[in-house]
Amino acid sequence: MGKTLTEKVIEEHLVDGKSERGTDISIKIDQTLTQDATGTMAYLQFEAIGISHIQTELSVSYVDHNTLQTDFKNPDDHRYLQSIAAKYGLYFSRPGNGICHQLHLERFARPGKTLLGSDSHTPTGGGVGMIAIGAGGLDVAAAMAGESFHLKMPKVVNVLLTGKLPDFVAAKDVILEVLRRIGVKGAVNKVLEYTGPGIKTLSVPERGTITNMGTETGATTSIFPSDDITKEFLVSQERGDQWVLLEPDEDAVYDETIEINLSELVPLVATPHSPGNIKTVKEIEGLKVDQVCIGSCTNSTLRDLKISANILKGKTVNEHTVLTVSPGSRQVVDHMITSGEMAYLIEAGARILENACGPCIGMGLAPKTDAVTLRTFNRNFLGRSGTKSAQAYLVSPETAAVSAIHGKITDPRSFGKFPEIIMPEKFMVNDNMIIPPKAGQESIEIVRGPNIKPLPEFNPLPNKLEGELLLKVEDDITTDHIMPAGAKILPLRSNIPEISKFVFNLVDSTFPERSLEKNGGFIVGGENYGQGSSREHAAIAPKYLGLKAVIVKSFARIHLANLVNFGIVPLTFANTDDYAKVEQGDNLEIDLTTIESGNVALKNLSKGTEINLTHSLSVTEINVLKAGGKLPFIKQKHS
Ligand code: MIC
Ligand code: SF4
Repeated sequence: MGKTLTEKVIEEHLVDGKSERGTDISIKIDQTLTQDATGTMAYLQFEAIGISHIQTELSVSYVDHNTLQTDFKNPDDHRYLQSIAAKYGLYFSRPGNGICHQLHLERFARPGKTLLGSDSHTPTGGGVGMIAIGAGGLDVAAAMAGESFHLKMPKVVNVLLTGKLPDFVAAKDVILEVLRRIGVKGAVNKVLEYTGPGIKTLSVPERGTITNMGTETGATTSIFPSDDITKEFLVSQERGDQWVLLEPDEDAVYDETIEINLSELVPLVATPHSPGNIKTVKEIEGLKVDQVCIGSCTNSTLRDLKISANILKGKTVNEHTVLTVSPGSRQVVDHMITSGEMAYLIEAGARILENACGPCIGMGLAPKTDAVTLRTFNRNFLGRSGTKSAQAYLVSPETAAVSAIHGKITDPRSFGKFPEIIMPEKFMVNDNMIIPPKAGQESIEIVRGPNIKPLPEFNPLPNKLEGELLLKVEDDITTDHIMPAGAKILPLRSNIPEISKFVFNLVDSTFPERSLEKNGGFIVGGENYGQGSSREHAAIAPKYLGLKAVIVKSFARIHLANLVNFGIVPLTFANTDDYAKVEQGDNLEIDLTTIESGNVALKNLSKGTEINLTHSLSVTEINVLKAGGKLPFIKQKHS
């Protein structure tokens, strides 16, 4: 029986288990990446594990999220990260160099390798045929310490592409179409593997856009084969020697197939407040836009900026609209300046921002009250832009640029002639903002600013959990709901006591106080609880407030793992109708003595009822929970 590409790469890296769908496996991790917003915590955890040097082939620490330095906190974190990189043997990408996923694709991603990143959009690397997975910082710290990464062997979905994208229809529309078909939880515990003749029409940066935003389907990762297009890309990045041919077998067996004819696609848009609310641009054409933002790890490549610039050439951004452009990397900026195309953006009135995440994570450029903001980004969750009343729509650079000119959402196909863009055969490679690891730096002193607080310590799990149901929420709660980001909160990522004051801020700002007052308790949620970001702060901070267990209809993959890592028990209703049988304020009791059997009983003391709960935890995960989390669990192993 033939193999999928996913199986081939995973089997090459298997440490435990067999590549049988749905079973627990662990894989060797070749590369890791972190960014500064998750990185400080990840490295504090790495330090706590007590290893003197990273054990991976290559690990990179990027600074791209917290580059808005409104006080000492972010620059303190940057210095900490730089000293950690030097001491433990990592590459350090300095602030200003660009967005982690864009940079990793350009400079480090390698076909056939595994990459674990403390950011949910790590699957961008799948654009060159690697298995690139997003995870919590602690899992990445463990991988740097040489631990294998545990996951469920995913199902493999064949996304079969035929045809060729018409003018003004972009790679972004491909992933929006996938989201239209399967929604934001359609690929949980699955890999989206792209095949078919259509892939030959997509360049690596376009493939990267698709694998990047595959995250929004809940997928473990997304992957394209490594073919002659991949080779061309690596050669253009002066990395041709790293290319290998990697394809699925012709008779590979997939669990499902999604067929997309690229020639039939039209410009699409994700409407508020979910990347899964897809409409055609035509359907909402004419809606006035106050802000247009081009950039983010989904759409900040040279191709994306070139097309935007050439659409805006000789035009002016509508007087009622603000246009921002945040390029993905210095390489992109260098090219845009040398080719003269940056001038088209500036002359049209674009506000050029730093090569960083910026407005994507609410780090500056918040839109005005009730604004319609049109973004080439990957997430439009409520409040993420920094303005709670704003309505965020996600589109391609083509749709964004044309709409910026008209000041209203416009189908880009009405623009006229499709501008011809010329991509360089060789990119301008300049790694002088990436500090490589050097020998003999082990004795370097780690620089810790006052914003970096020690890791909180948590106790082993008792057999019985008791407390109040502190919060009952609906389906699709994101980690942005649980632990919001933005310019005010993001700088507190290295300070758990402080950041915990903002847990569930947009949902119920009384949560932190109530939780501390009641000595912790429980949360009940609906389907796909914890979708979105990999931020482990959405687990650590509630844990710090005393959260004992989360009981839901279903979980998103990374958040589930993060809950386990910090000793919060993730449970699901055996019968989802029982969700209705608990109310906020009820007193609950959970007996964990039977957890190994897969079932536990929940007593609702307020209502005098009993409910069956279940879980999907492996034996190792149960042991991690019992130890009080992954850090004490690993420390036991290394002591
Ligand atoms: C995001 O896009 O939500 C982030 C910010 O990049 C997060 C990571 C974080 O919260 O630091 C992610 O996607 O994992
Ligand atoms: Fe940065 Fe936005 Fe990408 Fe997250 S989604 S890594 S915040 S650009």
